[in-house]
Amino acid sequence: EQSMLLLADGLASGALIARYEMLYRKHPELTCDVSSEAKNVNKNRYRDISPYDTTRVILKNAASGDYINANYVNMKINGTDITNNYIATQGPLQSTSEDFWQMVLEENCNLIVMLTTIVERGRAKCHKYWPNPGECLTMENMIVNCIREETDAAESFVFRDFILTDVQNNSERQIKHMQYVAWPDHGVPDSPAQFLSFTEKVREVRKGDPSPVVVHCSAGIGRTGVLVLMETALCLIESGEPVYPLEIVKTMREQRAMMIQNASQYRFVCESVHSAYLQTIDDAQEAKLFR
Ligand code: PTR
Ligand code: PTR
Repeated sequence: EQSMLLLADGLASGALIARYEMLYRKHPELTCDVSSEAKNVNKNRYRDISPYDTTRVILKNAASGDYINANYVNMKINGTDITNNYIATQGPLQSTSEDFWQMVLEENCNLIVMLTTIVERGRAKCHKYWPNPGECLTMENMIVNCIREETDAAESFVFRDFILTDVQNNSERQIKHMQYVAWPDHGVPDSPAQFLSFTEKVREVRKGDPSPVVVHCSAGIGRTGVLVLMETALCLIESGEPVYPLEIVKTMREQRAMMIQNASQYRFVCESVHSAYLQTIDDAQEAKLFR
């Protein structure tokens, strides 16, 4: 496969990383004005991470205004009629947790993917915006109940089920929560195989669901970008379409600035894509052998 040869060569020669380093981190013509309005600045976890105005998620019925540090990121899969929709967002602050749930409610989200822990190396990375198993979190417009919490054997993933109740019209919906807890800060996941398996689980859970999957880490750019690129690449591989990771990064950065934070994350995800591709070849060969 042509694109995979390019990928392997590009990784070996360093060309792939060099081209990544040349990309704009933020689209030069897109503004982020709403995020710096006086009433909104405190809703941002990091001063240097802001959502573009064009793709920001606009809250409809939040008491605190229409702003949240979140962008729609829609990834169309070439050669298919699949579009994977995401909302990429920062790890909620205590003061923006209710806005976060309001967004989940209004955007009809059924899945939240979390790629950070609450505290890393003594620093707060995300507010614990959900209740413990068997408990509930009551807000102005919503109630969240946690009805399940399970950790996998390797203690890398935590899966939770929530019931989100819309208090106004007394309707409820189940929300799945998938947390990856083995991603060290400033770094990359422990192993490509484990991260691939997490991404595949995300794909299984979201399959056929047109509503956006909420993805967040701490800033909502680095680890979030890695996951979006990985899932997009898996879909392309599955459809027999070429994968050009740099193009995918560009497409993401047109919708949320700075997606994929550094070259080591980019290298990691390219290596994972390559091993996912080799895996499909092995599977195909195996299928032939055992036919
Ligand atoms: N500018 C940051 C610093 O030096 O602190 C770099 C940084 C990189 C910070 C990654 C945080 C990062 O992600 P995480 O949330 O995984 O720590
Ligand atoms: N100003 C922060 C920093 O560079 O440390 C912003 C930041 C924090 C950027 C975390 C990226 C971060 O990583 P992630 O998006 O994976 O949470």
